[in-house]
Amino acid sequence: MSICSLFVILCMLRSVAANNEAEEMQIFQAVCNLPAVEGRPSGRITFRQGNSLQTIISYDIRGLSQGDHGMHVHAKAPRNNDCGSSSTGGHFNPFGTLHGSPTSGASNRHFGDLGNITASADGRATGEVSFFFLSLVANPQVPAGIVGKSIVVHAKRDDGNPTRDPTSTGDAGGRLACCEIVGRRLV
Ligand SMILES: [Cu+2]
Ligand SMILES: [Zn+2]
Repeated sequence: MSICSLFVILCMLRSVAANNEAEEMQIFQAVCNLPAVEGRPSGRITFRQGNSLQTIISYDIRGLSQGDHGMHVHAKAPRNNDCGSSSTGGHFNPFGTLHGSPTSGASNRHFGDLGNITASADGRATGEVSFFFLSLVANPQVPAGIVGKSIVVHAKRDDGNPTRDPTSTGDAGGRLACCEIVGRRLV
C-alpha cells in the first residue's frame, strides 16, 4: 500500500469518528412542570444533557416549608397528579442498587436519588446540579433513561441511607408534588 492511499484511509476513518461524535453530542432537553395545585409546591425542573454521560438539572420550586426536601426520579409518570406509589412507583432503580445520595457513587444509590433541595424562608428552592450516569434517554453508556418517568418532591429531608439499609428510601416523608419528565430532542 502506498503512503498516499494510507493517508486517504486515515482521513476516511477520521471523518467516520467525527460523525459518530456529532450523533452522540446531539443535545437532549427535558422539562417537568410541577402543577399549581392549592396547598402544594409548584415550579419547574429542567434537564439538559450535554453528552451521553451527564445531565444538568435546574430547579425553581415554590411553596415549600423552609429547609431540606428529598427529591427523586420515580419509576413512572403520575396519573391525574396522583403522586402516590400506585401512580408514580418507587425510586427509579434500573439496576437494583440500594438507596443512597448523589455522593454515594453510581453503584451505591438508585439512579433516581437526586438528594435534597433546600427551601429558604420564603419557601423557594432554586439550584442547579449535575449528575453523571443520569441520561434523559438510554444510550450505550447509560442503558436507562429518565424521560417518561417522574420527579417527586418530598415533605422531609432524604437521609441518604447512611446505614445502607436495603429497605431504605431515605425516610423523606410524604410526597408533596410530582410531574412527568417530558423530553425533546434538539436537532
Ligand atoms: Cu421520592
Ligand atoms: Zn432511592
